[in-house]
Amino acid sequence: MTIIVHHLENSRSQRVLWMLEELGLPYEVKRYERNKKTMLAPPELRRVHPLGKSPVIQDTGDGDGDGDGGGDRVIAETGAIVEYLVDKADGQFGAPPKRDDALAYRFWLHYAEGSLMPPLLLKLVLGRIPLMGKPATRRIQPMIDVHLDFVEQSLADRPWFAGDRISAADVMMSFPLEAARSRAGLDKDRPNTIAWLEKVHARPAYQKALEVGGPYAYA
Ligand SMILES: N[C@@H](CCC(=O)N[C@@H](CS)C(=O)NCC(=O)O)C(=O)O
Repeated sequence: MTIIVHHLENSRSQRVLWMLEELGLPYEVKRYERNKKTMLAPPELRRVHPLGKSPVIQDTGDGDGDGDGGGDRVIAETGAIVEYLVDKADGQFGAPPKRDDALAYRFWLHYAEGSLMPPLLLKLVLGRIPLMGKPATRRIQPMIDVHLDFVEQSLADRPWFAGDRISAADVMMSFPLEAARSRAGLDKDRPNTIAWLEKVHARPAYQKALEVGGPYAYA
């Protein structure tokens, strides 16, 4: 009974390794390299899940005694995976008890992939198109700046995204903010966000996940 993380180098799935380290759940990593030209995931990942993306986890026999036979479960989509892991760890890193903090938790959990990642990805993809790509990215940057200012303000009055305690919302927000620092102008002019990132990177569980995951260009 273990969790297998299908982990693509330099990718969002680094968050899942970090989360598992924080929760102390046993897991194994199956590493995949990107295609050097296209940067896409290798076709083997499609054999694990039809979308062929990472992260994907396989829970080989859940042993939760719910009578479902404890068979393999394959779960894709980072947000769904971290919520699954929170459940599995009896609520650790889950929603805080106070109503407003719980709402913030839910908000950031969805915001990371639903709102913040799309313009960051657009900038990355456009930037790779010869000639027209670079000028097009200049139109995306103001959209990203609105998000980064919003994040910066939100971290002015709380140490973690959902209040006083670190949670899965922080885990979800780590990848987009790392990506923003590497390619979308997040720097010391947004000190709350940079301090938050440094706090994340200093955590022993985060460091352990880096050792386990292999190449990761964003930490
Ligand atoms: N919203 C999805 C996005 C998954 C995704 O696009 N993963 C990227 C890694 S950062 C990937 O697998 N890219 C390789 C490819 O598309 O072939 C999630 O958070 O799991």
